[in-house]
Amino acid sequence: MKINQGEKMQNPIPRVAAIHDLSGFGRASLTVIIPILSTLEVQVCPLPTAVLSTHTGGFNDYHFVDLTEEMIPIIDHWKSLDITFDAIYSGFLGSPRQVDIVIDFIKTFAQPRQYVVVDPVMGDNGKAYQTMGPEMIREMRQLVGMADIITPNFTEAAFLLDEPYSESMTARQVKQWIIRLSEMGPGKVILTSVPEPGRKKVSAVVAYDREDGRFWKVDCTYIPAYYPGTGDAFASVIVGSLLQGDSLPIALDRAVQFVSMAIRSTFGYSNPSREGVLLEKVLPNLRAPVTSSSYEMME
Ligand code: PXL
Repeated sequence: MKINQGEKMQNPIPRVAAIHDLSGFGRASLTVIIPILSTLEVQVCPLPTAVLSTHTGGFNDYHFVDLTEEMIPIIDHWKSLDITFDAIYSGFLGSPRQVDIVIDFIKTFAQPRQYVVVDPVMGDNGKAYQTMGPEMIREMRQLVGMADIITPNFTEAAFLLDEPYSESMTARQVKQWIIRLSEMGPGKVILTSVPEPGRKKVSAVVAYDREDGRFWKVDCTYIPAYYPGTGDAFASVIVGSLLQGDSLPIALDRAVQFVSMAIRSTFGYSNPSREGVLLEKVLPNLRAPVTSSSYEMME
């Protein structure tokens, strides 16, 4: 069937280009993203940015293969096939130079009613990941400028805004950070791991939609363990949920509930935290209807 220009065929299953690394061991990036999105009935087309033996959180002598040079021929083949994507979702990049490649990708595959989601993966808990330097932070600001939705954690937000990481910010200051992030380009900003001053056992996820100026917040009970890959799980549920037609606060709720459940299910075992959450145990929960919601509007 010939399609007129500007008129795209709807994919029967929403299709996502997932621009992330493949870490063989440790449950992060594509090994988390693919099962989550598949369970949410979304087709994932991985465009790998790097191949690693493990992720870099808690492992040291990992083998790292930078795929910068391989991305362009892969993209060229996709172009020749006239593939369309309902979402473009990027995360961990293998080199700062990949930012230009991803920006070109977004321009090439742009289409109406498409989500461009950038998870500016750079660090956590106030520190940059081992492979991330100042050049990546500078370049990532460019990529954020192309996104409709970004999902930084609090550390990545500080990097993007060139602000010191501080765990004692007021709600007003958090909102100001989010508005500044939105002014960099994205209409929707979802900020995770937001510290709640005076509430030691709670962090929050805060989302903002520039279109209506509303802020949404979901509290997350703190568990004294850190599992790599939970940011990837969170952003993947957001992508899948929005592609299913959920509103921003419902997507937020589903992502927080899923990641909280994954962490709780894992914490009961004494598995090494660097191996990530026991995703395989909780994946079927993604198919369950949303029964309770805990989001609130932030005044
Ligand atoms: O989950 C983020 C992530 C993705 N990819 C790699 C990582 C990390 C976090 O440590 O090391 C390779």
